[in-house]
Amino acid sequence: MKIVDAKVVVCSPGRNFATLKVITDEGAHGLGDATLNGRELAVASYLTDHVIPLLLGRDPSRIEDLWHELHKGAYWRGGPVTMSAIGAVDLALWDLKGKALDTPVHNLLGGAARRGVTVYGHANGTDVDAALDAARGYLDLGYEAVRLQCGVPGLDRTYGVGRGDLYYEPAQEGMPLQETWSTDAYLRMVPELFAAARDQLGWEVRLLHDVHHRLTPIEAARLGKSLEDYGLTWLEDAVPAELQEGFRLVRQHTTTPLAVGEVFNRITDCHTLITEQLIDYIRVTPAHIGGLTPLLRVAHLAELYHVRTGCHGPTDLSPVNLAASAHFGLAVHNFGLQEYMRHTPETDAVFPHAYTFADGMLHPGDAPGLGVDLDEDAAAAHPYRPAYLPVNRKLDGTVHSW
Ligand code: CS2
Ligand code: MG
Repeated sequence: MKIVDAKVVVCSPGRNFATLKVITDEGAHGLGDATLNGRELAVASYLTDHVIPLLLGRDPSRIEDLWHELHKGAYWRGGPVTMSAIGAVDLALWDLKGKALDTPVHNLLGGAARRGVTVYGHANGTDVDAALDAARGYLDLGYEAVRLQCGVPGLDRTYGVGRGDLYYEPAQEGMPLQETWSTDAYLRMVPELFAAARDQLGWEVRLLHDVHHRLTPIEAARLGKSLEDYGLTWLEDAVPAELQEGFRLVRQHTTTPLAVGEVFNRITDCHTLITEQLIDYIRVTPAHIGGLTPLLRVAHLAELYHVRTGCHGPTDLSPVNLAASAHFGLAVHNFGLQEYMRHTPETDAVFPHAYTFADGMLHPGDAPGLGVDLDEDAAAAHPYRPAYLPVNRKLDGTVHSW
């Protein structure tokens, strides 16, 4: 089998997605998610201008060899654009391998290690009551785990609080939205949110929270301590993780479990966090870590150090990435939890898929490969629209992590 063609399809069924389609001389095609929120065209160009020429004529079954050639052969290694492009190729090749062998990817990863892939949903609201109402909605849908995000008193907008019930999209068409931030107001609000959650939702539901890179280590330590009585499953991205050893300070002060990794694109971004057991869940996701090939390496390293997986699964990655995460989550031994923000019906129409949600779990299904397709006519009906993630500033105007 040989690769005879490949292309990137950029579309916007409610939000922008970039999808790599790889076509073989046997008429099969594999799909890879090349979406990088706010920078989709950069990945599309990296693939179209620099990677696809290298793929033509190659044997798609040689996944590991092609991965290392694209990674080391570029000389310039790592970074979200490069690794999203390599990730898209890797996912497309795993998809092709499953189709060639007429078997689902989870079967190529060792087969099912559990009944299904337990997921968590995103409950959010402008205040505590609204956030808890949204959480009840997820419990009614059968979710066992819910991430709680809430507006911060005094701030007109904040991360994680969407417009509407099920769907949340942070990127906006046109120039970046400007958001403001107060760490003090936030640190007062979060313990109130989780005290009310345990009081009103009880102790069966697994609760999570995403700090979204906004605290210093000592502020994160203070927040972790203030939440210990509420038994969170994880506190996510408590501190920007470029300084991996910064988590030593957080770890010294709190037993609240920590999750990090959705912005990582190489195993070197997290090897200290894992080998020093500074975190409990690693959040790297197939599309951005360079594909299933490196994701397996990270998971196997993490297993040695009692770190579980918690793949990022936002709606600003396509159903192709979500399907790959579900196949991986079904098979990997040290699975923790899978994020499952629901794509909109218009997105699902562009990406028909085999995975299903039932009993609080994703089920990847047994279609060959990843079990997702791309309806190119439907995609063409939703052309790309430039969109940016917000910019966040402290009350005094200083730029802060969004
Ligand atoms: C968030 C993401 O789902 C999460 O945990 O951190 O939704 C993140 O804000 C977006 O992926 C950014 O594009
Ligand atoms: Mg997050």
